[in-house]
Amino acid sequence: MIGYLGLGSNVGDPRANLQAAVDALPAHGVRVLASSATYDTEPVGQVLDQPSVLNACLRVETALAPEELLDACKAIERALGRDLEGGLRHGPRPIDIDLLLLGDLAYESDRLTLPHEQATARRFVLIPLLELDFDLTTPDGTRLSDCLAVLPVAGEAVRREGDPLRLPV
Ligand code: PH2
Ligand code: MG
Ligand code: MG
Repeated sequence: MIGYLGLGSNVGDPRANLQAAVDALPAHGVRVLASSATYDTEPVGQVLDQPSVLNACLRVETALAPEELLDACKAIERALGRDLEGGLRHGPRPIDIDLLLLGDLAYESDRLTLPHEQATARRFVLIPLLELDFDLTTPDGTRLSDCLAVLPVAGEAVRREGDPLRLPV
């Protein structure tokens, strides 16, 4: 199935952290098909007093089931130094890997919601996602470009930072 992941980092060397996440995915059964550019984004949510975040999105292909793909993302976060228990929710982190969309699945469990709530509501996710495919929709047919069009810019600045992440060989 084709899926989309959101990457974020604002601790250490953010570009190196995003690249390390890309490089780790194949060993977990996730093929990386495309990367967006990287974006320097204003922190949004419960902790605003933290460094700006480097965000990017990936198009991936996997045979993993939703919860298995989530486990793979968590395993890579842990391997790259993310403190998944003690860390502040929405606080600074070396790496965040979010499962945004997986095929046209609508899925809900206590660990995972698909599509991810941020996939329709946050500029730091929508802008890189639409760069990968401007015609993306949620499973109910909502166009993500329409979601972006109604979002206010204030407090959610998103600025292109650099080239797409390198795809694993
Ligand atoms: N992630 C969050 C909360 N806030 N803000 C930005 N700019 N980028 C993020 O990736 C981000 C955030 C929760 O995971
Ligand atoms: Mg997140
Ligand atoms: Mg996350």
